[in-house]
Amino acid sequence: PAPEMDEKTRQRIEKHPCYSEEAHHHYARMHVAVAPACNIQCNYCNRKYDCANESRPGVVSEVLTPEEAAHKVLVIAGKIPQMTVLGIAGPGDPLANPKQTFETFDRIAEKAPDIKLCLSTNGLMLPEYVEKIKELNVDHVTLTINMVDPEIGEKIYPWVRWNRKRYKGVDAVKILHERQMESLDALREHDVLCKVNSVMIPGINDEHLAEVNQVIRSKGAFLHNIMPLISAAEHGTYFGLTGQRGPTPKELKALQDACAGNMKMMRHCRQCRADAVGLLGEDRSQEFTKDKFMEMSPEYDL
Ligand code: CLF
Ligand code: SF4
Repeated sequence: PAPEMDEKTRQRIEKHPCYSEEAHHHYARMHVAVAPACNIQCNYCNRKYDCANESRPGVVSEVLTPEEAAHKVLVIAGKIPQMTVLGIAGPGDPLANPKQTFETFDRIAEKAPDIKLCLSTNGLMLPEYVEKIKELNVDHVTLTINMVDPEIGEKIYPWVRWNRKRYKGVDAVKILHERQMESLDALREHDVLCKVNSVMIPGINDEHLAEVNQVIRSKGAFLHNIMPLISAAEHGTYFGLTGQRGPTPKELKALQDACAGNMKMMRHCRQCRADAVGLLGEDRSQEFTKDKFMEMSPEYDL
C-alpha cells in the first residue's frame, strides 16, 4: 500500500480539493487564466485552447491581467466560503509567463493570505523559479511528466523553446526531461508538495507510465494523477488529426491500480478549465466571466 501520511502533511492537504480526495467534497478551487504563452509543444495541445496538461481540451478561457485576476479572486472568495485554493494553470504554461503569474500570486498573498496558492507547469522553467515559489509560499506545485525516456518523449513533444532557441527532436526532449528531473529534486529540497500529472496515451506511453511512477516516487513526489488523453479531431491537435485514441476507462483504471501500490494516486481529477471556479465536479466559471466579475465588488473579509 501507499505510505502512511504524517500529521504535518495531512494538515497541508486537508483543505486542498485536488491533493485530498476527502477535501474535494467540501472545498473549492478557482483558477485565473493569466498565462497565455507556452515554451513547449505537446502533441495533444492546440494552442488556441487551454493547456491540456491540466485541462480538458477544447476549452477557451479569457486571459486576464494580474490586476483583473486579483479582483476576480477577491470577489469569488467573498461569495464562495468554501474557496480555499487559487491555482494558475494556463491557458499556457504559468512559468513561461513569470511576470503575470508571480504578480498575481503577490497580489493574492498580500490581500488574502489564507488562500492557498497552487501552480501547474511542464517544469521547463521551474528550477529557475523555485526560490520565488518558496518565497511566495506556494505550497502545491503540479508537474506534468509524460515520460522519462526521450525516445518516447519524441512522439509526444515536437519542440521546446529554451534560452531563446527552438530545439526539435531528441535534443528538445532531453532538455525537457532533464529540467523535469531537476524540478522534482528542487521541489523536494524546498519542501513544496509536488503532484505529477501524466497524460496516458495508448501505444505511446501507456506501458511506460509505470516507470515514470517509479521515478517520480523515488524523487519524492507526493501524488500521481494519471489522466486520460482526450483527443477529438475537431480540437485540431496533432493527436486528434492523426486519429490517436485515448484510453478506455478500464485501461486507465488498470494502470492506476498497477501504480497504486507505490504511491498515492489521484483518481478524482476533473480536468479543469484554466478559469475553473467551484467544487471539482461543478463548473461555475460562467458566473464569473470578466464582464460579470468586473461589475462585482470584492467583499472578502481579511
Ligand atoms: Fe488547480 Fe491543479 Fe492546483 Fe488543483 S486543478 S492547479 S492542482 S487547484 Fe485538480 Fe483540476 Fe485535476 Fe488539476 S481536478 S485538473 S488536478
Ligand atoms: Fe499546450 Fe500546456 Fe503542452 Fe504548452 S504545456 S503545449 S499549453 S498542453
